[in-house]
Amino acid sequence: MQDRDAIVIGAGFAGMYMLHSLRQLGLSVSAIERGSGVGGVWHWNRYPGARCDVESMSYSYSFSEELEQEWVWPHRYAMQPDILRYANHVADRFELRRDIVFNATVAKAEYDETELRWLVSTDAGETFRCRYLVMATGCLSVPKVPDLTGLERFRGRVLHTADWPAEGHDFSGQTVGLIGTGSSGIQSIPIIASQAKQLRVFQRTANYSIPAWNSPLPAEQEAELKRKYRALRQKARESYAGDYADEYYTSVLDLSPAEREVQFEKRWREGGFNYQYAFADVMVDERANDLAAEFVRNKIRATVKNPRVAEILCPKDHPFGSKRLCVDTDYFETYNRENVTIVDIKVDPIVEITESGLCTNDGEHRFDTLVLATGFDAMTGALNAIDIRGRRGALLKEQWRDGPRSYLGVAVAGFPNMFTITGPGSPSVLANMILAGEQHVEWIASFIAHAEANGLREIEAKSEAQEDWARMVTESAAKTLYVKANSWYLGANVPGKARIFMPYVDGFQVYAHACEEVAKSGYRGFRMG
Ligand code: NA7
Repeated sequence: MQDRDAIVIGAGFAGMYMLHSLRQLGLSVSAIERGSGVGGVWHWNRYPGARCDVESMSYSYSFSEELEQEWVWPHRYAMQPDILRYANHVADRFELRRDIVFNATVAKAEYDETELRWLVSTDAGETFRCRYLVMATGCLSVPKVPDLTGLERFRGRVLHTADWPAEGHDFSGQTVGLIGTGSSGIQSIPIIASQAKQLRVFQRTANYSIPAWNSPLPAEQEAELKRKYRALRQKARESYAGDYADEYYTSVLDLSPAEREVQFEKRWREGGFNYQYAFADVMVDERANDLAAEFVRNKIRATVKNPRVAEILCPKDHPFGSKRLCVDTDYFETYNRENVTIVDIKVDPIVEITESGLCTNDGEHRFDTLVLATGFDAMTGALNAIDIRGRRGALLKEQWRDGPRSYLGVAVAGFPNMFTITGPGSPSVLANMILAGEQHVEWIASFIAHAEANGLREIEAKSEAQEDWARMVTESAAKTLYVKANSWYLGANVPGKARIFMPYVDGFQVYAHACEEVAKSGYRGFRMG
């Protein structure tokens, strides 16, 4: 049994910064990481075309001015290898590795109410005892393998985008089947199509995607951004999405039809999330949303030469942005290639996987390799995968059976001295995840410093505060169009998972302010002793 002041589970971007921050407080800390290296989601998601949807100058740590000035991002939107290189650079620069246990999966974390300690054990039998437990387990870290009849029979290779082999995969000369057209599918399809002999995409839901317009980041632009970095970071902290792009200029419905087209086109040209967050009413008013959606559909129709294929690719069954918006490079253009075909499996469903491909109602499709771009058990998957037991042995997974409940998305009643970074009930996946992680890390570190300075031995969310928070999160989401899709935000992609909107929807800046107020009030809503 190894004793520490704190254990951090996970060494992705949030876990690394948490480890660093707790060490700065003078605590003894270890981070326990399942992977063989740092980087979390960027360690595992090595599929071809994997790239961040938030601009790199924004999707990077802001806590160290030296770090942000010295690091050079080669592209506007960083590719996965560059992000992983950055994560490794941070681990080296702040000498984090000496306190990270790699290749270790936490199986159990149990609170000892007599000793006021968490007992943490890995599946290899290593055990730790600590006063503070921080879950930096990520929102998108448990890949979801679909329940497809016969999957085990397939004789070719099956690859999941979220668990891609480190050595890569050569698609040359291969016929490939790919299931899933969320961000991972949409990013990887153009690259796989350019390598493979034949690619057949099996689409269940057509998705909205905006071009990234990715390009090398010119040195002058980088220098200019770096000169203004403090102001940009501040702007990001005061924004809805935790990004420094301009938001909420206009209400779509206040614009004339001609002006609307100009604005949509401008935002389309800027690319990515600029299109979603530029308009105040897109996510709350169906008429505004329909207009934004139709503009995207018309872009798809203008891009894809075969009108039948274009209609398959046009999303029509959910509001724009209600499923995570995708950001692409040549996605729709890829369907103009001769070696790419699409099957609409809502019309022609998959019946079973066979030894050499799969059967839909209409017939057999044969391929050498099957790519599953089928997403994650999001937000709660990694927490529920651990046997986490709080007071009186209560199991977190059990407590969350009807959906996760937390206070501020950071603490759970009945689980003292435990914190969840970007947990359900916080902005998390609706914000720039690095900034969302930083804000949580800083808030948690301050709270722990407060506990240490005041000799507090237990800090725990009160259940009344938790209930009020959970109700507010659900009610806020219900006022938006986010709840009108079968998305992973709602757990709808995992059969049997409780349907509850998990992220905090009122905006990063509003949320961060609420957290500050709680701290200033002497941690209202927490029981401390
Ligand atoms: P997503 O966004 O959850 O996408 C998964 C895709 O896989 C989506 O198109 C699903 O269709 C499809 N899917 C899932 N299960 C099945 C089955 N059983 N049959 C057919 N199709 C299926 O995951 P991603 O990895 O692309 O992206 C996750 C996040 O990573 C992304 O939002 C960014 O934040 C980065 P559905 O829409 O459920 O009908």
